[in-house]
Amino acid sequence: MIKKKIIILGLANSGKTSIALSMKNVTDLISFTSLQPTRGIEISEFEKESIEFLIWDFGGQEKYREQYKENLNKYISKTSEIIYVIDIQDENLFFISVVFLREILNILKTAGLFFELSIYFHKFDDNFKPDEEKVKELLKIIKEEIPEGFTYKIYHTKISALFEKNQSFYET
Ligand SMILES: Nc1nc2c(ncn2[C@@H]2O[C@H](COP(=O)(O)OP(=O)(O)OP(=O)(O)O)[C@@H](O)[C@H]2O)c(=O)[nH]1
Ligand SMILES: [Mg+2]
Repeated sequence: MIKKKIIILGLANSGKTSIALSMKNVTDLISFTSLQPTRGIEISEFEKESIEFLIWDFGGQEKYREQYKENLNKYISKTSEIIYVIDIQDENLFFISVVFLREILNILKTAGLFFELSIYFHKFDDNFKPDEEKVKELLKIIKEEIPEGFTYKIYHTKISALFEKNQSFYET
């Protein structure tokens, strides 16, 4: 069976564990509403379309982030995808978040490890009206801070998409 290890990084409260749950097709609301900050790295496994997924969810509190940087080369082994999550509703943390991303990528670059990143602008809820200037600024600092050699794609994501799907299921 094909194995795919995905690591999810970002600041605390950005929505990583919620995203991990939705990847696992968890749909009961309780799982989403009872989330606690992730302590350290939470590893989970599931199978989808004959692929064995391994999700490494890196709790984003500051006390853990330092430790990840020290051991990153070990954690990154056999990774096929890196997802970096930014809470698009928390403008005050944009810069800190991009700095953390840059630090991670610089460590990888030093080790000669290059990835294509998926950057999620998460909590992009339907009723959320982004400050266009702030988003432009975020895109600019991402471009400036990401070390050369890495490519990235940006996605607008939200957890409610999952429940909307269920909604239409009941409507039809
Ligand atoms: N509005 C909104 N809130 C969300 C969304 N996704 C997650 N949240 C909320 O954001 C909060 C943090 O979610 P988590 O998934 O626990 O965040 P995390 O990145 O895993 O946090 P740490 O484990 O501390 O690093 C929770 O209250 C979630 O319900 C979203 O798409 N929109
Ligand atoms: Mg978490």
